[in-house]
Amino acid sequence: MSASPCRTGSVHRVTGETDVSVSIALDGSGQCRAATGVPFLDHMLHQIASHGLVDLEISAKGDTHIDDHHTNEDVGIAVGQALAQALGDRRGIHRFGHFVAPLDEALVQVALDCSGRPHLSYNLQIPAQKIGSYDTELVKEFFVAVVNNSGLTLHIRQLDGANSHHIVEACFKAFARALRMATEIDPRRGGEVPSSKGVLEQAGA
Ligand SMILES: [Mn+2]
Repeated sequence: MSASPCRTGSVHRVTGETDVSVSIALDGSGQCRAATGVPFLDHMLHQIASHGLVDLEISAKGDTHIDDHHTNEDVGIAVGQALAQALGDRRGIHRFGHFVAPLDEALVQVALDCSGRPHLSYNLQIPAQKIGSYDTELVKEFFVAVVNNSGLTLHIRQLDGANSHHIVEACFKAFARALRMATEIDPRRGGEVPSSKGVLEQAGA
């Protein structure tokens, strides 16, 4: 799959539990419209757009009368699929990205590789069970869904932090900046695939 010239991806995914639409433009300016029915998740999606300088348009109608689990996971799946579409065969990108984001006392490190191989290492220790109405265990579920559907290798390390909102928001900010670094075009790469094997295939694609 080649990347579209404008490096965009668009997914509409409907299940018995949710109806999710995601559009992403990697070479954006940080525009974001997020209406998932899960306010804290919307706040985090804005971090990805704003600090990743990607444009995101995300809407979801889910069974949030049960809880936020299905909507959170399905938004993650659709974001991952849209990201994979936008990256295509991953030609010309930097491929690797990393960032350490402070937010007051919280400090979170993210390292990622657009390798095509899904992997998540995650060690956030979030003291509160909920932020607003959002279950904090859903943070990990969101990133599991993203990596499995985008072929990202993603390592998330909490280096410090006490406040749950700060820890999670620092995580999303670090993810955004690392993603920006990894997915931006490397002018020295000359449009080639950044792999000594010449191929970065998304596993399962
Ligand atoms: Mn915040």
